[in-house]
Amino acid sequence: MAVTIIVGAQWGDEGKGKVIDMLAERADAVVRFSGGDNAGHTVINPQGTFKLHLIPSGVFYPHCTCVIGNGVVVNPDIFVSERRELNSRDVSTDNVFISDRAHLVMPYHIQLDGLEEQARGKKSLGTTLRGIGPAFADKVARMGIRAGDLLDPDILRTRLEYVLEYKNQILTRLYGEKAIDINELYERCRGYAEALKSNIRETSTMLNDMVDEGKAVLLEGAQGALLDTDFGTYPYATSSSPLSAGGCLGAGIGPTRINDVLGVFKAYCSRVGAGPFPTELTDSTGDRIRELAHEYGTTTGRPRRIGWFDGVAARFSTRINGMTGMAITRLDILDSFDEIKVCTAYRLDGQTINDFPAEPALLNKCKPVYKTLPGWKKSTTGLTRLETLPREARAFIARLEELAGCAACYVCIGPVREQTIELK
Ligand code: 2SA
Ligand code: MG
Repeated sequence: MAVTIIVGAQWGDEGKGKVIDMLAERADAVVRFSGGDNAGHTVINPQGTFKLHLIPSGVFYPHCTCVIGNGVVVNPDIFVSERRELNSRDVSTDNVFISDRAHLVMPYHIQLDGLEEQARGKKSLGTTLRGIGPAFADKVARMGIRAGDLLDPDILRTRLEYVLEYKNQILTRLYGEKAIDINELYERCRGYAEALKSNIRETSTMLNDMVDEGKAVLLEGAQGALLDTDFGTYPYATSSSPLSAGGCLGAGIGPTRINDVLGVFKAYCSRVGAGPFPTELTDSTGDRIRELAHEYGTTTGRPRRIGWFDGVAARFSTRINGMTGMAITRLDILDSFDEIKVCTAYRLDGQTINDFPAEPALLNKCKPVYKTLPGWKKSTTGLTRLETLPREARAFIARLEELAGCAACYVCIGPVREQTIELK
């Protein structure tokens, strides 16, 4: 396995949590590298069902070192409550580390996420309201507070004074809100320091040492390629890079040290929040998939928008991630369908196109060209080998591989670890 990056290949919620939980058994470290607690990774294992937002999905294996990398923005309150919840269910978090370079989501980031969404009115992006965008904006504007800043009271105080001078102008002048009291925030951050000090450390050296020693490291992506700030459906995107390249940057491991990039695709598509979605199903078929698969946001509970598998988007995603393999999840959700559609191209202004347009207005105009495949109309949930899958299901998988331009390594036919067929 060496160093493997696992990325969401669509708009998030592809089932990365399950795939990572499965692969973490053989990993020495699992590293979150992007996003923040906007992510919702569901892991179902013998200890129960867990919804993780910040802590890497490898936490259930005592042998696994878990790292929240420098590319993640960390809300200390969420981290503490997630750690408490895991500990109360007998899951140890002794091996969980936070990069000292990771930026913190501060209370004013959450406040600003709400105010900005409100200000956008009808054009709101449908963010998770977790303060993620404002925290990454501050990071790039060199106005962030980093986990490492918590460890030195003087540095912390100086940073907070510098940042609040500006933030308070925005809050009071632009939004007519109350100014933040520096002493109150400082005390709150001192509390964070106390709670997090044993977890915060330099992590890229630790990870590179592990790679030098030949240890297996998994980089756990959050959200999905089509939400990437550069290559996603901007501005309907998230504020960090869910791509494999984001993995190198967000963990501090160079690209020449990466051995594999596994893209996780759902057998259909889903999206939560606003933005273009060419294969969206706004009819009863979409409702049927949503209910069968319980497609509701793990973090916000919002109903997810549903659509057929989009081959144009899939090929785009495979290429920008440099995928070496794909995992196809939730095949079982399609078990009862008479017919299943896959999008093979788009029609745009009278032309057939195979490339994913950058401009959301164009993407909104794209009409999917569908190939209709026969359903298999049999339960696949108990199957363990590719050969035992119905012929139609195998043909469906082969079609997805062909469209994405990538070989399938895993097919998931249910939520638990064992419900996975390993292909190669
Ligand atoms: P944000 O909060 O600034 O990152 O929102 C910007 C866009 O990114 C989308 N986004 C997501 N899409 C799918 N799943 C995500 N995680 C949660 C989950 C979401 C939830 O696992 O279900 O609970 O609603 C996630 N996080 C961010 C978001 O919808 C915006 O379109
Ligand atoms: Mg999710």
